[in-house]
This record gives sequence, structure tokens and C-alpha cells, in this order.
Amino acid sequence: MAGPLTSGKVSSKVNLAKKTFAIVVAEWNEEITEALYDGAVTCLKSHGVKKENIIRKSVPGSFELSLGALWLAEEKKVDAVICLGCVIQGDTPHFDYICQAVAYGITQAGLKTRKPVIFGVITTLNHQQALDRAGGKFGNKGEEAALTAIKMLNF
Ligand code: RBF
Repeated sequence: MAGPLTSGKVSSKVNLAKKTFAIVVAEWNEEITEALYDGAVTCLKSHGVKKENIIRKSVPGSFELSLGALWLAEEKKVDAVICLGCVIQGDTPHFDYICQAVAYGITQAGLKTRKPVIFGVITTLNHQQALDRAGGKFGNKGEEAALTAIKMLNF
């Protein structure tokens, strides 16, 4: 079984106590996205990020993550944005449209603002696969997203 791609701790050259992170959380599949959020916050704090320097905002669904991320990334005080969502395949093609749109939109938010905007969106065929990636047997993708933000600030 493959383990999480990135987890645990990294050593940071930049002083993370002085960095501000914004986390955008989609409300759809909130049992999953809240677990991703917990993983992200735990990871940031364990790397020395201050509680008061973690901003949390919610959006209705993953489709709205892009605009939420862009608004936050445009704020001067925000150093990196982490987008958390969970899109589960349904019986309609909505899945593909949402996944494609959110991947493109999150990329654009990063390129436009020249700040790390991290794709922490789980896209799965079913609920169990999502659970497995939100603190289950494949780790926590929220934690991985936070670690990725830290790594990009160290680029
Ligand atoms: N948002 C998610 O974050 N995850 C989903 O699995 C999800 N499934 C959706 C399925 C359908 C049929 C529709 C219409 C929306 C879904 N959304 C989902 C919500 C979407 O991201 C967005 O909030 C709404 O389409 C409003 O723009």
C-alpha cells in the first residue's frame, strides 16, 4: 500500500512564526473537509506557525475555492493559501467539471498573485476513499497540503 506522499516534519529556513497562512475550506462533504482542516492546522502549528497567523474561511463547495483563494492571496498579509475540498464522484458528469474547474482556478490564483496557493482537494470515487485520505490509512491530505505550503515558502 502506498503511504502518504509527504508527511511529518520539514526543516524550514524561513521563520514560520512570521508567516501568515489562509486556509479555505469547502463545506461540501464537511466531515472530510473538517478532518483535512484539522490535519493542516496541526501540521502548521507543529512547524511553529502561530495560531493567530492562521486565517480560516469557508466556501460552499469546492468550485468556490478558487475565488476564495484568490481573494485571500490578494491580501498583503497572507503569505500562502491552502485550499481544502472533497469532490466525490456522482452519477453525473458534474465531478469532472468541478475537478477541472477547481484545479485550473487554484492554479490561476497562485500564478496571478505570485503566492503559493495549494491544491488540497481530494477527488475520489466514493466516501471510503475520501475517509482513507482524511486521516485514514493513506494519511491526511490536509497535512500534506500544509507541508507543501511550507515547502513552497522555502523555495
Ligand atoms: N462540491 C464539492 O465540494 N464536492 C462535491 O462532491 C460536490 N458535488 C456536487 C454535485 C453536484 C451535482 C453539484 C451541482 C454541485 C456539487 N458540488 C460539490 C458543489 C459545487 O462545488 C459548487 O458549490 C456548486 O456547484 C455551486 O457553484
